[in-house]
Amino acid sequence: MILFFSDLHIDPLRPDELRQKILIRFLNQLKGVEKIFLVGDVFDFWFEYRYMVPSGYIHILDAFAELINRGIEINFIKGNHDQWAGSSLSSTGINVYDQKQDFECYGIKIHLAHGDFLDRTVPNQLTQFFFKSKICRSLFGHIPHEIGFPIACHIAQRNRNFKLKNALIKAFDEYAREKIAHGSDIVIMGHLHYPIMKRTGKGVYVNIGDWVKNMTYLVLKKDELFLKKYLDENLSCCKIERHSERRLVCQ
Ligand SMILES: [Mn+2]
Repeated sequence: MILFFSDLHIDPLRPDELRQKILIRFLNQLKGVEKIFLVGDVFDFWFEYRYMVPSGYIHILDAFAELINRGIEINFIKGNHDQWAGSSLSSTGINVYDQKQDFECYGIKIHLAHGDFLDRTVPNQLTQFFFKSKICRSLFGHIPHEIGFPIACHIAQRNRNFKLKNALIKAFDEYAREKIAHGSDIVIMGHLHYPIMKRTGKGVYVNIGDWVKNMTYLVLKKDELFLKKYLDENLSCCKIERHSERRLVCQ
């Protein structure tokens, strides 16, 4: 069994927040899981300080370390909030990948992308420019962490409550359709904070939702894919039928 999460938005300034405690308890109690994919925005804001890790991330990093110790592989695709993740995060044993990646699980071709790069609005373009700039990254590193880190977290918290526009939902649909047309069976994305599972061409497009308002996650078994809500029934599921030509059927 493979689990997928996105947009956990762990807030290091509020490590006692109930939704975060619930997530950590949930991770600690997982059974029968082989791999976990984290599809971006796991951390509300991530910066790799040279000699420290923000104390508000200790509980979640500890939960991930425990899973890795139990032999569960954790793969992390960067989102817009944590695109500065790098060697210090990967030193915990988490496999860190850039924004788009292809994987194969149980013989199923899966394309994973957080999806923020499809957001062409001015605020997102400015954020992208800031995060891609090596100068900005280096300058941020020179701001004392007691000042820079909480300010960045407050900005990150404001940015995560963006208003979802239809144009962005459509851009995600089109991206998934194109990836499926080029051979992916399942396209799994995040960023929208809005759970979606739908048949697209010969495959399935899933948006995982988030662990802020929806508490949703995705489960892949050999023959089934479930979009689930924590402590609730399946939001939607699809059967993976293996005939001469693979068909994914949403129910
Ligand atoms: Mn995002």
